[in-house]
Amino acid sequence: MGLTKEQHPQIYLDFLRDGYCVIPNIFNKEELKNISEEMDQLEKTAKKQKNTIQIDGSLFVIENDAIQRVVWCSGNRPKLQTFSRHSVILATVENILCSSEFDQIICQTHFKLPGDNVEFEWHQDSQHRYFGTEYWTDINTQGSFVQTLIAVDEMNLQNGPIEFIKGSHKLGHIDLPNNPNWEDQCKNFEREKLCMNPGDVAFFHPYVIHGSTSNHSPLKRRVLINGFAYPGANRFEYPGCGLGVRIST
Ligand SMILES: O=C(O)CCC(=O)C(=O)O
Repeated sequence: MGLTKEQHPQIYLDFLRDGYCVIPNIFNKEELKNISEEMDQLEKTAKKQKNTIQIDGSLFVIENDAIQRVVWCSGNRPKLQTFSRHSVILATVENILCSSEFDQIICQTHFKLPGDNVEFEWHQDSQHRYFGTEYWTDINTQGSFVQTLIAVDEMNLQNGPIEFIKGSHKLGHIDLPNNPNWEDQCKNFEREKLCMNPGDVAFFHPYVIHGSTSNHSPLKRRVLINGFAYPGANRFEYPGCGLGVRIST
């Protein structure tokens, strides 16, 4: 059961109104333990590296002595692929994209370890998907992409939670890095720092503006992020998955 108007009317409305929503408790304790163990292995491998390196199709991005992210982490830890395609996640993506076929182009971990100073600037995911270039076509006219984020650890106000500008997806793709007026365009929107429990999953619209500051707590703040594109939307070749892996629900 995923995000449908009938089964989760309020959550579906949150997504349409705010540009993001959370479905609580998708993963149980046993599944979270498994994901956490896989991420421990990734962290161990990452800590042996001095610079960014590709291993088994996973790109370990190491900068400023910190693990910034592991792109297509299921290359090195294939078990993570199963979790990224949990039936509730896929059913929700199907409803958001209005398609029973889509391409998984992102399977990525963020660690945000205590004191590592990893942060994510304000951005729209559309920017990272190369909207407005030859690499992307908005086929379903709704952005053609959905990002999903599994909270592996608790995400709270101390450990660098994601902050959203609520409703900013309604502005469309506004090319933040080249748009000096974007904050002005957003001045009437509220902001929310998203707190999540382990096992909750967030879904983001590609135009919703969000970012996060670094982790100021003594505990890890790890997430597993998976992104799905409408068939034919993406032409960028990502490490590990190339043009994406086709999923049919
Ligand atoms: O992990 C974070 O804090 C940032 C995640 C994010 O910005 C994204 O997935 O687009």
